[in-house]
Amino acid sequence: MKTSTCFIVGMALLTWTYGITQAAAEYITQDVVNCLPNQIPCSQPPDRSSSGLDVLDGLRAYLPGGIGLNYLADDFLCSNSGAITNIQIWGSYWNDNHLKKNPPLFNLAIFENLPADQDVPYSRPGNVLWNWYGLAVEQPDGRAKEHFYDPKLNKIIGTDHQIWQYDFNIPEDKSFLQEKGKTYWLGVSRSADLLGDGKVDYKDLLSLVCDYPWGFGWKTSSEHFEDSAVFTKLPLTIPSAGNVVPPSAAAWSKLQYPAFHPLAGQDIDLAFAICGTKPVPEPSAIVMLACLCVTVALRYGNTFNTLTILRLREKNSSK
Ligand SMILES: [Ca+2]
Ligand SMILES: [Ca+2]
Repeated sequence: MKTSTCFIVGMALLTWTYGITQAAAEYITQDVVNCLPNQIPCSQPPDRSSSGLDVLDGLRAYLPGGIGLNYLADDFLCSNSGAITNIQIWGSYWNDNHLKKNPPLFNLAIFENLPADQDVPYSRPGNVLWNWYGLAVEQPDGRAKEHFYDPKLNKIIGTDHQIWQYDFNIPEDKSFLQEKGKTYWLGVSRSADLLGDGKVDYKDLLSLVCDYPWGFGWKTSSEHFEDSAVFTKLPLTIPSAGNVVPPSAAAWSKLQYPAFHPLAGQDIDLAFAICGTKPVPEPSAIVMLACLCVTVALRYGNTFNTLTILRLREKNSSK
């Protein structure tokens, strides 16, 4: 009786306390995300309006100018601690030129936050804390008439219509453990291994040039958090395995909407969702106190009843 009563009261308070924790964690407006029921999402959904841009992220052949490799990142803060086991991003392809023969291979990374200082007046990624390289689950996610932006040239270079959503499912033993209250940066770059055969070589470059124009763009979000997203240009090594990680001292440039865009000069934020495992709720002080109160009440209540019965028996026997 004592145990079951304490359990019921404790569970009620635990559920109430946990409900508050969960609500507080979902501080960013949610779009459709594929988090599991036991995961807490935080997200910056894609801007599906005509103001949405797709920012070149990965390889592009420049004619003339050779080949460039972009790496983009945006900052985030999820208000729960735990393993990040699912990351989602949204993107489109330059002029919708997405070929089935190109498997969706991506580089992902999470960086520490480097605050603005006297040399660089905006925050940007610092040291690399975690990186991952692998295939995404790809699925179409609606259509929108949007533009494709190349930050290297700082101009809009084309259009696109098809929105793609990419899910990255990360095994828990290889996931990043985020800490509540810390700002991080999520970095993403489409792999240069366009053909997905495990190495970046001349065949990929041939595909890039022959399938020209080819380029992946990370979609912008109308949600804003802290500073603007940033990009850096990385050297392309051939042959290589395809996984690249920006160096800690990489030079990151702010991403802002380009000239002639309705949002020209404003900061760009990018579209993503992060599903973190729910923290295991710890018994709060109030739950412990409630359990203690119930236990004490039952114990003293039983003691009182026992004493009363004994006194009544003594009274009756003396008569
Ligand atoms: Ca290849
Ligand atoms: Ca941001």
